Amino acid sequence: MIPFKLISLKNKNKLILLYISFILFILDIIFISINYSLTKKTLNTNLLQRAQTHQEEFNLTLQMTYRNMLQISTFISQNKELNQLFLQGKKAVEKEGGGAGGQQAQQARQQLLNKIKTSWDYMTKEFNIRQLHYQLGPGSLSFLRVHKPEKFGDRMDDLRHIIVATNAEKTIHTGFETGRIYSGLRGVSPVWATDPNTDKKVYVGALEVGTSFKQILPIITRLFHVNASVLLTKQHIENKMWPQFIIEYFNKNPNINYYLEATTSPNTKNMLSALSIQKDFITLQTSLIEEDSRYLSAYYFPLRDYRGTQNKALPPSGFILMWEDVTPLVHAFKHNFMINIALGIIGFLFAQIGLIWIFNRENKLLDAKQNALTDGLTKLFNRRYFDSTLQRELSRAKRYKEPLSLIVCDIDFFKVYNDTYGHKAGDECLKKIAQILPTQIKRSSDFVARYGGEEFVIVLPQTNLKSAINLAKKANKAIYSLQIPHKNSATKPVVTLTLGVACTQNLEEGADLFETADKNLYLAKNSGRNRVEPDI
Ligand code: GH3
Ligand code: MG
Ligand code: MG
Repeated sequence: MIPFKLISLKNKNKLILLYISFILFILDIIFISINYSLTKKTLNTNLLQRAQTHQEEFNLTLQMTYRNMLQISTFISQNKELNQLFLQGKKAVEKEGGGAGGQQAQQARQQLLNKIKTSWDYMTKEFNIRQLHYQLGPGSLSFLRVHKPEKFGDRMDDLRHIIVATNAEKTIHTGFETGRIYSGLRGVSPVWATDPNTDKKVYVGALEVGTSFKQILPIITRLFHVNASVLLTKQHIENKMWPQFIIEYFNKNPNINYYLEATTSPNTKNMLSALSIQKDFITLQTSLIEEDSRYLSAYYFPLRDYRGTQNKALPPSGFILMWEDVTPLVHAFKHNFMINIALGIIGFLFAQIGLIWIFNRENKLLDAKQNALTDGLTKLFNRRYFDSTLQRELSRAKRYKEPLSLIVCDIDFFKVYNDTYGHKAGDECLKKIAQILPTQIKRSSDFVARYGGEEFVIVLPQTNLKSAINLAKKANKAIYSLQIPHKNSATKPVVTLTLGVACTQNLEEGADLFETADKNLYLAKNSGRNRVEPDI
């Protein structure tokens, strides 16, 4: 019998190694994926933070612009001399039939222009201001465009909501509004003057100072190193800009749905086609675009004009699109991930090598143990194992008052067999018998060992004499059934086995189990061989 306990231990070790390797592999994959998602999350958080910062920078620039416009309009609206001329103009327009007014209105307009023109020219040259516009209420009736003096007397109540509100409420207002040609970022102040006839302070109209997105976007790009575009929806510009202008624009740019009000980069159209911008997004969006081994991070958020900020139910006027090159950031992320994978693989390989080394050592120990306890030819337990195990079993049987039986088997005329068929054939015969004997035992506590030469022992714990004799007879028959030719045997022309049996329960006072079985074997040999002794 093969010492199956040791073999199964080796198999068990292999299985454990496989399990541990599998668990390590899974842990490694989990480690890599957690690391990946954490690094990716960090990158995304980083990009989102940049987006928020740029949005804040834009809003700050916009607020500062409104404030600048308002400061100028407030400052000018405090000039009594200018206000008197504006009041004269207002009175003249009223007298001369409204609209552009007549001769007197034109005189007041010209005087007002003359007074302010030099300062205005200087301001526009030095700063990003585009409009200075005196407008009469109620609503918005143009009195004097200092930036375009030849055009006056027109009414735009439905476009200049900031002016209308200023004239109605007589307080300051800011915001942006889309006009016929471009969108104006406005600061509007009320203008008051003392009527010389009544000596009373009267309301004259609104003074608007305005600039455009074209003027402020370059500041954002220069200060914050980010490209920026202002895009307005078709819906927003319809009924505001010149209809012909809108048609021409979208004919020229058939692939985009937005009107490009201002930009600091010629690549806005490419960005728009690379992004899939949802129609009604309401919060800040970010998107990473790969373009010729470069990475661009795009940010966009809705833009509301003056009316849109007053009435949140209105749709946004469009959106601000900003983008910047984040290639170094993405490369750092990829680099981190590669290192993470490399570490994962190296870690796994090291763990694996360590495990295999440990298990190999364990298996070698098991091999050595197995070699020390088994017989090389038959692979059965050897004499050493038998001796030690029998001692253990004897003590156990004694302790638990259980029977323990022993069968000693000896091949008949084996010397003759060797002489007849040769030593090699003898070895083969021993192996065959060694294969059959273990098939006769049934319990896991039973075992067969090669005692030496052509002698085998069968140890049967918890087995009485009768059962042991039965098993011995069965074994005797089984060997006979092999029908291994043994022509010179004096018993049969085949290989036969003689067996001596003993049981601890049937021992004579002070007798030894092995000696008794051996004595019975001797008796069986002497009484004809190929039999079992005792035979009851
Ligand atoms: P008996 O029936 O009385 O047992 O006679 P026997 O010839 O079997 O007994 P004996 O003790 O005289 O001879 C045993 C023989 O078994 C002697 C030896 O050559 C042979 N033998 C012992 N070990 C081996 C072995 O490993 N291989 C081979 N081929 N023969 C062995
Ligand atoms: Mg012998
Ligand atoms: Mg023999």
